[in-house]
Amino acid sequence: MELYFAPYACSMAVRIVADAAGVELTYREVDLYARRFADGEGDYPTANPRGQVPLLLLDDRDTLVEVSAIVQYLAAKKPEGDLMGASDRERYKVLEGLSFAATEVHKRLLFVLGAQGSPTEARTYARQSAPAVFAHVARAVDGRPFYAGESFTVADAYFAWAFIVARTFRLDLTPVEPYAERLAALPSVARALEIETPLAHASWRRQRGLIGEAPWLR
Ligand SMILES: N[C@@H](CCC(=O)N[C@@H](CS)C(=O)NCC(=O)O)C(=O)O
Repeated sequence: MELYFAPYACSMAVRIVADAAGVELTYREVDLYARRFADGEGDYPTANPRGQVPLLLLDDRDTLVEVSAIVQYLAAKKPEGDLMGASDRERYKVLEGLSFAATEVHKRLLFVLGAQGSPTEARTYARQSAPAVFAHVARAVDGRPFYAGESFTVADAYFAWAFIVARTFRLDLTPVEPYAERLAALPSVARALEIETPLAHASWRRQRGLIGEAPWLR
């Protein structure tokens, strides 16, 4: 299976889950701003008309998109593990976490702050909303080690990525410490950062003319 990804994009959550599940993927990088594969071999919207990452190309050439669906697909490859939670109740907590991460944290905050051309008013509103959104996450975690319970799940992978990007936008993560620190210390998260940080710098240099002001300064 091959993952179409961009460094520091939400596809990082998929990388973290693949690592935690022990699923081997090959990775193909996308230049999201240039809308082409980073290897220069093709126009990205031809591969994914949504123009977004992640996209998982399955071995039979079928495709799967949406972080929440892809991480659950990969978690199912490790049925003896508990990446979807250790009980029925936890599984629903995991779904709750994925949904909150995808909508309230990713789209309401991070996407607005990172999107090229998002209006200043929208960014201001996202920044103002951030403390309350992170306080909701903290309340949901409720002092447990991970979002759904005692063990790491796919919901934690989505939050791990979200907190990494939130820090690049200098959002205040106080309400979710020490959850964010616990996630950052996981080997699967540390490995994802180690791989993607140099790729992000190279990607930025390649697309600089298209990006304009760095997203993390907006
Ligand atoms: N609903 C999608 C959102 C994916 C998404 O927003 N990806 C961003 C990177 S984090 C992207 O590809 N942005 C480029 C664009 O929207 O054109 C999912 O959950 O996978």
